[in-house]
Amino acid sequence: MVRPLRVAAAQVGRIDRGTPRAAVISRLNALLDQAAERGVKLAVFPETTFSTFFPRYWIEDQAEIASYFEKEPVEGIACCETVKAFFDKAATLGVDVAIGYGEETPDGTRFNTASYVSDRKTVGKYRKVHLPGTFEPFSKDPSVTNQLEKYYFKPGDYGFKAFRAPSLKKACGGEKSPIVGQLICNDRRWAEGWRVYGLQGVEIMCIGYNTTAWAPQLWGIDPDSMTREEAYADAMFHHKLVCQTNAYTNSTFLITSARCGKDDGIYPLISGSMIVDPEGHIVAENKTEEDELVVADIDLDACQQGKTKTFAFAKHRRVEHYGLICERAGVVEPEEPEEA
Ligand code: CDT
Repeated sequence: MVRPLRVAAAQVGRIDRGTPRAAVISRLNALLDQAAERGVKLAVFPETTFSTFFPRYWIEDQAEIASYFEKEPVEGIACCETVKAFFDKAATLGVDVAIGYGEETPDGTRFNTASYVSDRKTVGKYRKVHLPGTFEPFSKDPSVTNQLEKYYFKPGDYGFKAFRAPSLKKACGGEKSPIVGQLICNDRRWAEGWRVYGLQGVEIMCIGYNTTAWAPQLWGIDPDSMTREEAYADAMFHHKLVCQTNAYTNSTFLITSARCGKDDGIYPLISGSMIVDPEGHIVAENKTEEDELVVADIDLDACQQGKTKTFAFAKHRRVEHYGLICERAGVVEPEEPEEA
């Protein structure tokens, strides 16, 4: 291996609406311990890791909503005392972490955020751009899974900024620090963000997610058209399809980590935590639906195959034809020709 690195997807299983933050942190700390014991240098955790996936609920109690957000100093890391213990432990163990959480800024704006933190310092921060779902609940009936991210969060305002992780430079041969990018859940379905990272030479993409395994109202399908097992398999298929495709077309490793299990015993989330190589192959994946560390030894030099040949962007891209991508959000179909 030319630029070796041991990395992990830290999958997190069932978390209920009432699960105390301290109980979650102690599980995350156990995953950090395992990571350190196994010599992992970077562990990627899921989206909104510190709580259940609260955007599935229509919540009227403002105090409960506020409890799902970390209030941060402008340049700092998530800082409630319970959560701080997690970052302290990661620093003590020498493990870099990329982790998702609800962020509330000093002016009260709320984002769905992921931070790459090394030795208690934020090295890179990303705010989710593609917020799925609706502003209004599908239903206020708690048996229905809502997707209210548009209601609880503002769309991310940082764009897709790749960054170097100098803390990993020594571990991967000492020549160059890895180039890292972050996306969150639904973002992984959109080629646009991936390509912006690809154009910055990304070598490691970190993506946490909460993907519901049963939400026909969200997907627009007839609930009687498939069983729950078929729906789970379909959600997993699409997850792997976009992850493997976009890692391949941008010649990057991907570490992707699920919040999974059946929250509250009612709401199923898919697993599918994995590490994908720059040729699109899965090199390690989860075996359970619970807390689990998925570990792989990767060689960052493997990104060069795609970056210098099939996807050598500077040689092959034809930007003169891509204008519509930035000019237009929605579809405008060509006009029907008049019949002769
Ligand atoms: N959390 C999140 O972003 N979930 C979305 C649901 C979209 S359903 C097509 C996801 O992409 O998994």
